[in-house]
Amino acid sequence: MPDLYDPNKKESGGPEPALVTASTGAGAPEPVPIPDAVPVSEPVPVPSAGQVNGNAPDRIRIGLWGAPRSGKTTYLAALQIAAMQYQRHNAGSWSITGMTQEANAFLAQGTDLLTRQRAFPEATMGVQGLAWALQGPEEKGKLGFRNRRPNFVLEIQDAAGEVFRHDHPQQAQLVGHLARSHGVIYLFDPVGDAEEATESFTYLQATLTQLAARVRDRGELVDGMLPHHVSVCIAKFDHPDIFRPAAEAGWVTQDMVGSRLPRVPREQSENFFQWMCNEFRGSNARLVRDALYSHFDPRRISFYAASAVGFRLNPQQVFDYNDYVQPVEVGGKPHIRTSPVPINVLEPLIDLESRIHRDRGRGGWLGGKRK
Ligand SMILES: Nc1nc2c(ncn2[C@@H]2O[C@H](COP(=O)(O)OP(=O)(O)O)[C@@H](O)[C@H]2O)c(=O)[nH]1
Ligand SMILES: [Mg+2]
Repeated sequence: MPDLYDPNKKESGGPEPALVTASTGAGAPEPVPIPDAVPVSEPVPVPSAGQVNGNAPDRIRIGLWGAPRSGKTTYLAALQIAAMQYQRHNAGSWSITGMTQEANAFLAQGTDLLTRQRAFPEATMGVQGLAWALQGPEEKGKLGFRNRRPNFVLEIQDAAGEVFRHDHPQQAQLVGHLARSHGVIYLFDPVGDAEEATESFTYLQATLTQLAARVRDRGELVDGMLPHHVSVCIAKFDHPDIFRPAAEAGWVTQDMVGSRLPRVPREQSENFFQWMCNEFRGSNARLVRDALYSHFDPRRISFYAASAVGFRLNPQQVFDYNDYVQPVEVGGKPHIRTSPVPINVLEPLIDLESRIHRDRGRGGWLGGKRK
């Protein structure tokens, strides 16, 4: 399987600078500039090319990863909704636009599906590669650094979970994309039943082994670890099988204003994941945890309790512990009851970008050969 097109790779055979060679009679020919190559007037830029500070947006590749039915496609379908709602709780707003018509159509269809049709996406077939441009609000520069406006292109591969299995024909393509990715979003689905959970680990293990081999062959392991930044999303946090035990065990706090949304505080997310592995979901979740910690640098992993569709809210748009379950069965299919308020859908992405950006600034491994 050939490697995917890498937009950052320098192509050979590109246009040469405006130089011609002339023979000086003896020795090697000296390059001399074309006499009239000096521009007569200043070049005129495209009036609204949409560039920030004259720099093209960073091309950041993020891999999306998770067992079959862990919620990958729903997560992507909720991205536009999450971006639109970002300004509710934060200063400024994020905009997302597709780099292709297909990517734009995916966002529009995803938003329509979740908010108007109130249904979940159909199962993904094979591997679908999509790219979007994301632009965020200006961030104040810290400690003498300039202000910056996050502006990056996100390339995601949304693959059917089966593709992550070692014998799947498209696995090489997917592992290739993960190997070239700077960051990974891993959706951990605690709801899957015991049998699926076993599979979930099998998929993870098979992909990690191949990924580590691929990255090692490129000479890019760092202290024997994969160099990626990872956001682990504990998916379907709204599901009563996760939310109720989490609330009862005291992991959940609740805003007392606005929609009074419950959440796991950021600084507790890793402990929450550990608790789920140790106390709640049993040995398989522990295997997933060990596999993640042994392949990636633990300092590069962060955790989020996430939900693509959020909680059902009452008519006043307020959370009610007596009636919060969002999907209900209608005609044999899950139906979303109230317009989704995604939880930790955009945040894991924004954080990944900011961590990768920071690494590049430091001239770390991302600042070097993998840029
Ligand atoms: N409760 C809840 N269920 C979800 C959520 N996201 C996905 N699901 C369920 O999980 C199923 C599989 O999701 P999908 O996005 O197709 O998973 P994929 O195979 O990883 O792409 C959906 O049909 C929903 O039933 C969520 O945020 N909350
Ligand atoms: Mg899918």
